[in-house]
Amino acid sequence: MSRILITSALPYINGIKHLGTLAGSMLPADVYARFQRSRGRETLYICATDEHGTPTELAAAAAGVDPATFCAEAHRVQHDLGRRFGLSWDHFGRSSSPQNHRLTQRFAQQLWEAGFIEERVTQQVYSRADRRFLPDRYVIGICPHCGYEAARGDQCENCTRVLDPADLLHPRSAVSGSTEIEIRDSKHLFLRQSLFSDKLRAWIGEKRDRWPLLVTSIALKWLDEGLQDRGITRDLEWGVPVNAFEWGANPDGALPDIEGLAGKVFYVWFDAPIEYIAATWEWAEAQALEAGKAPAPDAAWERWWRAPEAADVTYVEFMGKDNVPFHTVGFPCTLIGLNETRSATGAWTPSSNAPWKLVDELKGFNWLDYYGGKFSTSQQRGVFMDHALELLPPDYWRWWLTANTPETSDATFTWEQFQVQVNADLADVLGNFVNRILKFCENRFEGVVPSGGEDGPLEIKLHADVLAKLRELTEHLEGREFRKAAAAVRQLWVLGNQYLTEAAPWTALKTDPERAAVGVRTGLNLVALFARVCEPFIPFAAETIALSVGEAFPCRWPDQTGEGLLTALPPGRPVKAPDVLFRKIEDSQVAEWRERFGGPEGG
Ligand code: B3M
Ligand code: ZN
Repeated sequence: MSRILITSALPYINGIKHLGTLAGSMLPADVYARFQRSRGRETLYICATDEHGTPTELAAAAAGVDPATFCAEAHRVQHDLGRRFGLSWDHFGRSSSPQNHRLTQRFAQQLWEAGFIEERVTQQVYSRADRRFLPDRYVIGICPHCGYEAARGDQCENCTRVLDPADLLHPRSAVSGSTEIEIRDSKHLFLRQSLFSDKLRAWIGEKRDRWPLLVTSIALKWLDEGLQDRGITRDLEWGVPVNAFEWGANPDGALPDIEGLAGKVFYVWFDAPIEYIAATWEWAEAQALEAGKAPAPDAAWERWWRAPEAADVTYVEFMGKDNVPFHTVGFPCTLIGLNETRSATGAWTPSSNAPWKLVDELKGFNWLDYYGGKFSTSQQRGVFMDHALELLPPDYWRWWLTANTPETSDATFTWEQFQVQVNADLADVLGNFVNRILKFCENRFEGVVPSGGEDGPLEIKLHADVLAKLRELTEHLEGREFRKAAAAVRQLWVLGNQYLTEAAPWTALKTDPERAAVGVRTGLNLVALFARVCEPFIPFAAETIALSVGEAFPCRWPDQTGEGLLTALPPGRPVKAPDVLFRKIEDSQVAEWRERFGGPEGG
């Protein structure tokens, strides 16, 4: 059976994430990880804070602390919020970790020695007012492609084009707002991505039928536009230093100009994906420490990432659409460059090192909007993870965000739709079902799973309907179709309610106690089934539901053969109705929240 390696795009350290970020990478990755674990697969879900680059320096400066202090605290906050949302990371690492420093430098060194990195003198934006270079987000200006007014020097938020600060029209400093800007020479390392064009096209071509259209079309658009070599170093202080170790010579026998590169760091988008691997190393280290066997041998983390041990690993990445280019082009170039060498004639041959694993399945998401406009970290528009948890338990958010995953198109959050759907699905359908059958069992069957009676046509039909729906659900989750999966879960709950209404054990009790016993027993088994199938989506409620019928938690995913599907609970087992599972969201709450967070008129 294959092992499953899961990563979700690493949240930037520069602030608490809004629900859009949660919905478009971390949460679906978590649903998928929980599902795979409950199927009994060895699963590793890795995430981390993305800590380098200009956003961090800017945020730390705004907070009046140095970047290291800022990151340590911001990491703690994000880790804590993720855990409270039930994100079941096996490890939540930090891209500033010693492991990532080591790997990033080692990879760069190897790429240099293979001839995939070269030095170039580049023209960088320099601010006289700030007396420093202004890489990436330190420069703001007009996008040369779409005319967006507030484009940042690294990427246009509006058209998602990747930019160079020098491309921006009417540039100004993000530090001081100064337009006293000049262009100065600065030496940098470039990853020669253009050499990889055909190789990447062939690789993405192979994935065409497997990856969402959104993903392959973004990737191919990038290749069609002509792959540019990419500067992988920056004139910044905070990051992985470029010159901290011994470089070997490249195929031309050249050594890098260490002096010319002194004081520079690697570009955040070079080291951030490497942190997926480094965080796995951090995880292995933490495991070893816990077992009193530190340090961890390389094999402990390399078995997830390198051939031949990783041959049975399926690697699945989750991310928002703006991150797709870096994962279909940037990071694969790094890995292919480590795995293979290229001759002067363009022929590729495997390198002598054990190859690193490239992504197998890549799930990209559209945006979640807030009333049709952008969630915005800078403008604090929309709902952020910390505020969300102040208002309601995590399952409310998890459910709605998964049921409305921005998969085939952008999705919109409104308080009104959130209220309607959460009340209908969670309170009226699931909560009501669990409560109704368990209360009835307590009142009329002494709170134990009843014995006696035989399944009739109703139960036989229910079994067939439930099994068909369960198989559909399993297929959707395997295929990472989250909206469809949530819809299938909801339909299972509806089937349960329909059954109870038809079986009506409360009526049968008067005339046919055995029939009533069958109805209650089947209803209780449905409760157990619901706990299992909703665990990936709403794990907190799932635990309460599982415990109410004496089932173990975390749950096992139901068997696809239908064996024991509705007969798992042994007659005689005590059960107990839980407290109200889901309180309905009131109109008054919606009014208050819309006021607090901004509604349709919020701009
Ligand atoms: N931190 C961008 C983002 O949060 C970036 C992802 C890195 S994944 C290696 O959208
Ligand atoms: Zn643009």
